[in-house]
Amino acid sequence: MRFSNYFIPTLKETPAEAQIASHRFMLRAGMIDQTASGIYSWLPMGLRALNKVADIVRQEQYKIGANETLMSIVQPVELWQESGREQSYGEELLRFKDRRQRTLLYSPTNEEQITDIFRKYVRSYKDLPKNFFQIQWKFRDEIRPRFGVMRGREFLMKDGYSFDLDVDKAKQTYKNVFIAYLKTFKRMGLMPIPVCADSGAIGGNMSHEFHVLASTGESLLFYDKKISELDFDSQNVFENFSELYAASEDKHDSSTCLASESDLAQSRGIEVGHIFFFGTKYTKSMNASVTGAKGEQIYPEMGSYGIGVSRLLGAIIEANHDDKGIIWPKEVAPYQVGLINLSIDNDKCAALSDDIYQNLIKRGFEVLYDDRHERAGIKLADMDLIGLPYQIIVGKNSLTEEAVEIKNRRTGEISKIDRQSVDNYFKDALAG
Ligand code: 5CA
Repeated sequence: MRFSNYFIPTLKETPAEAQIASHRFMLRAGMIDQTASGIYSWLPMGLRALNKVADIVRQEQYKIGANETLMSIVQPVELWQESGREQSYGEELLRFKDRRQRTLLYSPTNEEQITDIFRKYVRSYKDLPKNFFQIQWKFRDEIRPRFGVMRGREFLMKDGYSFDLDVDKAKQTYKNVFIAYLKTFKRMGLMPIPVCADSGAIGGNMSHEFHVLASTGESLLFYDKKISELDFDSQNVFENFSELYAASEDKHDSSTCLASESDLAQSRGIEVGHIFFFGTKYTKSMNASVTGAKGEQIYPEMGSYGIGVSRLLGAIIEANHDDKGIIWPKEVAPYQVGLINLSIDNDKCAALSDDIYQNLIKRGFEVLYDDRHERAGIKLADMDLIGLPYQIIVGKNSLTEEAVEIKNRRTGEISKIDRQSVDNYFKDALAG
């Protein structure tokens, strides 16, 4: 993508309303635009990063055999009357009336809707287990939306729902999702800390929250430092995690804490995922049963599994930035490489930059090419703010030295690379 074609309204000034780094940088890097309190539009650069994050979430769901669906955003209120949540969910549930005076709601979560779909089509024990997910916008009329996409009113969630024949099978599904979540967050360059949690308005009897450590997080966590040494690929990762202590502030009790004093760490965290096992709460209240092998009626055991996809963008930036801007982990960077031509009026520099750009995109790299007629200082500052993992800097020196500078955004390290070797350099640097 050529910068001159791109819609990326970067800001020099820090917007007054942004209190935390991720919110500041998302606004300054032209990723999002605030429509109303807690409601944002995603501009091209933000949308690319959001899609990268969503793709990783999606791939890990496919790996555990979950069925991707896309449920309607609007639901009839009757579904929520059946489950009893119309009353209990409270003011966060946005209701409105259509022209026939029927009450509709904008989905804050979809347990009722998936249970309704399930009961319409699934009749026999032979059709179980089933695991569904979607990546869909939600609306919750949060009392205090804040920190940009971190606590929005409209936000993108991966919500998943599983149906199993008995409690043991349902707990195995829960475990599979738990492990998939660890892999998902790790692939984004994040170190997740799972903690036991209340299941709140969702209701149920087993629940974990997944937190990413960040000083601006809303929760205070107490956890065993050994968590960060666990092998995520081990067969027993769920059991290994379960043996180590982790609790949020409201649950922490120093008298029952299993971690030794020297192993106990304390840090703030951002909740990026939350999973629940709640048994037959919805299948019973909504009469979603299947017929068993002996003709008996079975109410499937359910779990639901959320990831805050749009919130993850905030969490990733909180964990990866410096005073100049964002430092994208390569797996979720909107582009992998930023190419800057510092001498736009020099024909040879322009030709060299064009050549590098064409060559890299031909080889499948994602490149943002700053070909604007702007001062060098502005271009360099904008590229640092946007925070792509690598920058190729072309200037007059590149012509005499036959080499370009490649800057690693995270380390600041600059290497001089022969023009012919640029694509090989990235093949290595961006591998894995
Ligand atoms: N039905 C379940 C799971 S499918 C559910 O709704 N769980 S939740 O309420 O915990 O939300 C799942 C995830 O969505 C949270 O872990 C959080 O990362 C994200 N989330 C929740 N509320 C917001 C919000 N207001 N803004 C941004 N992300 C949010």
